[in-house]
Amino acid sequence: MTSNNPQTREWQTLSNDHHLAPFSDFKQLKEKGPRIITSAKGVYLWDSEGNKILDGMAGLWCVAIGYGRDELADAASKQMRELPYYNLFFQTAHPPVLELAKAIADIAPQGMNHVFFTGSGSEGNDTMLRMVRHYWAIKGQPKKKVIISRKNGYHGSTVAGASLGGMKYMHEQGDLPIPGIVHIAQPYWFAEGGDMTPEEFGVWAANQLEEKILEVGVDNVGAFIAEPIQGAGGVIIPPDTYWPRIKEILAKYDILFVADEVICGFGRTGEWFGSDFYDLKPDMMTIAKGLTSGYIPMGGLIVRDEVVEVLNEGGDFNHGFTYSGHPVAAAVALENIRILREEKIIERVHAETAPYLQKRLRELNDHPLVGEVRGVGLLGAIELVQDKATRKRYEGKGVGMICRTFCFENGLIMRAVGDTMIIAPPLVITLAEIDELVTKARKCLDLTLSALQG
Ligand code: PXG
Repeated sequence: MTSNNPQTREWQTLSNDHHLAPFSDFKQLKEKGPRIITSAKGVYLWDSEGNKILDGMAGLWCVAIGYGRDELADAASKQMRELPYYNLFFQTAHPPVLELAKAIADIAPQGMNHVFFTGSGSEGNDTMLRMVRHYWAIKGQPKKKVIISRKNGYHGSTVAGASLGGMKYMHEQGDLPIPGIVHIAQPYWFAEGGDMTPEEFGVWAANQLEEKILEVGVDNVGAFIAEPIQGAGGVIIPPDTYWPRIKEILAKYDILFVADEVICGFGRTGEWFGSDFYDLKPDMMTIAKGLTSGYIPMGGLIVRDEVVEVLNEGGDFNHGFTYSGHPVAAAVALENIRILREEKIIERVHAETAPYLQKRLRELNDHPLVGEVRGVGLLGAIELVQDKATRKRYEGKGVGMICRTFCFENGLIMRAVGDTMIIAPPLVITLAEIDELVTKARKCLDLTLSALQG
C-alpha cells in the first residue's frame, strides 16, 4: 500500500477487503496493493496515479483493435436495447449469433464452417474435449478418448483447460491433470534444445507426438491439441522443422487435430489464424480473446464440416452454457470483425508493422542481458541470460520480475514468463509506437542489468 493518492488508496482498500484476484498471491497482493487501471485509448492505459502506460500486452493478448473504439460500445448498447439476452438451447436462435457464425466461417480456413460458442477460451477447450470424445463414440470408437497435449502449453484454467495445459504449477493445485490427458515435450529450443540445432530439435520434439501415439495406442487417442505458437508459455516459436513434421505424423494416424487459436487467432501472426500462418489443417480451432478484442467475454470452437457431419448422426450433444452465443457478445464480435476487415488491420500487420516490430526488436540482440530475440507477427520474446553463448540463466535472481517492475515504472507493460520477457501489443500499434516500445524496452534492460551488477 504505497500510494499517497487517497482515491487510489480507497480502491486498494476495497481490493484488500473484498477482491480475490486471478493468478495472484493473495497475501502479497494485500501488502503491495494492485495498480488501478482507470482508462485506455488506442495502445495506452492510464492508472489512478495519472501514469500513461504503453500496453505491450494488448491487455491479456486480446485487445486487437486497441482501446476506446466507440463502435463496439455502440454495438453492445444497441443490442442490449433490442434483445439483451436469449438462449440457444430449445430450438431457438437470434440474429447476432447467426450472423457472427457466418462471419467467422468466412474468415476461417476452408472447410471450417461451423461454430459452437462459449464464454471463454477455457470453456472452448472444455467443449472440445467433450466434442472429441462424443465424435469418436458416434463413430463406434468410444475408446479413442485420450487427448495429447504439450508441456508448458496453455489451454485455460477450468479443470479440463488446466489439465490440457502443461503448466506444472497449475497441475500441482487440485490434483490435475484429470485422467485421459497426456503431455509431450514442447518445441522450446532456447531452453530445452541442448546441443541440437533448432532444426534437429524441431524434428525431435515433433517425433514425440508419434512416440506418444504409439505408446498410448492409436485406438485410444482422440486428438492432439496445440497452440500454433505457445503464448503464455513464453511466446515459443517452434523451429521451422516442427510443424511440417507434425503434419506428416497427423496424416499418418487417425486422430483429430485441434489448434488452440485463442492467442494466435484474429490476426496476431499477420494472418487471420496461426493455422493459416503455418498452413495447418485443424479439425477444430479454439477461439476467444481477439474475437471480441476483449471488450466483452466470448469464446468458441470452430469445427470442420466433416466432423459436423459425424456429430449430426449422434443425437443430442449434451453440452452448452447459459451464455453460449450471448447476443450482446455476438454483436460486439461482429463489429470487431467488421473493423478488422474494413480497416485492413491484419493486412497492415502483415505488410508493415510486424516486419518493423521484428526488425526493431532484434536490435536488442546486442544487449549484454539478451540471449535471444524471437517473434512472429506482433508477438515477441526476449530471453534474459547471464551468458549469451551457453544460454545460461541468472539462477534464482528473478531477473524477469526485476525487468517487469522497471517496465511498469517506466510506462511499458511487458510480461515476464520466468526470465523471458514477452510482448503482444494491440494490432493497431503504429510505427512510432513500436519505436517507443523498443526504446523503453532497451532502457529497462539497461536498468535491469545495472540492478544485477549493483
Ligand atoms: N487457450 C490459450 C492458448 C490461451 O492463451 C486460453 C486458452 C483460455 O482462455 P480464457 O478465456 O478462458 O482465459 C488462453 C488464455 C498469461 C495468460 O498469463 C494467458 C491466458 C489467460 C490468462 C493468463 O499469459 N490465455
